[in-house]
Amino acid sequence: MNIVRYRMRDSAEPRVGLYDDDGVAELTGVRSLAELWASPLADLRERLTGGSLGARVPLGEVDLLAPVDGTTEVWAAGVTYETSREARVEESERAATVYELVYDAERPELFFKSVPWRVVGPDGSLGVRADSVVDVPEPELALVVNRFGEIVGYTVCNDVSSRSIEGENPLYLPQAKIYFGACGLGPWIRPAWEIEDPYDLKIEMTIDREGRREWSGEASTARLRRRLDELVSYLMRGDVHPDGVILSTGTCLVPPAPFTLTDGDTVEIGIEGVGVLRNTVVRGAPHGEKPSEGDRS
Ligand code: DO4
Ligand code: MG
Repeated sequence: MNIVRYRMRDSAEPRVGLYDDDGVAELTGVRSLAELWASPLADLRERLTGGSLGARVPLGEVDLLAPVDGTTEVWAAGVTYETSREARVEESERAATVYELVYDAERPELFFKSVPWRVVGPDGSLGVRADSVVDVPEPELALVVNRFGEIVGYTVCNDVSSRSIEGENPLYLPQAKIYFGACGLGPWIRPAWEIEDPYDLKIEMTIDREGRREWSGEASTARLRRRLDELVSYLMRGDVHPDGVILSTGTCLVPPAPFTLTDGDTVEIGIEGVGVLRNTVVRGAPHGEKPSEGDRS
């Protein structure tokens, strides 16, 4: 079962539905994903497996949108794989110890990543900052967590980051990671009850440039240093997420320097059993007017 947020090509209204190879069927009576994440896991499962569906529409008549809405925030964990720790120690000579310390610390690194309107959906354009010189995609398994702190689903996150800005000083992390186009999410949400072992999922990333493969790599969630419920418990501790929350669990792949993303690149991230998220890259933010979801989704 793939839970999608989508729009009919002839309408501006976002809808929630179920997607398969034959098309998309609307979940009748569900106005937003956020509404689903306000239910306990057991109720959600009943609602989705027994819920009433609208007529199936062919895939060619819909655009998939980023699977996040309402006031559901996107958060992310950092330095949860050795690969990420090593890449960050290397790029930030003067502050290398903060990454070594957090990798082993009891409290994980968690940071705010995005509000829903800034999130880029399937086939939308990711952004790299015009004032950054080294930028990378970060392929990550993202958890969908309901308001009660239960993991109810999984999706794919691209935690796009400026290595040059973060490498200069870790206190620049928000500038390196939070800007329009820095968060890709999708293409859909797989319910938690359909993923047998989230600690054994292959993660693959390819980056194509001008028709050539520029970089590719693969890893596995088996290398994750922390437990998923441990990350969620720190996120929920002392905080509230009434519309649930998306928690990206950290990167296991970092293209090594001097690699940097370039305008026009295509980034594809596949997570076994979860889905494939494909996006293109645009350098610089669209200034002047508030971009509409259609520009980025
Ligand atoms: O410590 C900075 C962020 C790390 C991160 O985003 C990751 O490990 O995925
Ligand atoms: Mg990351």
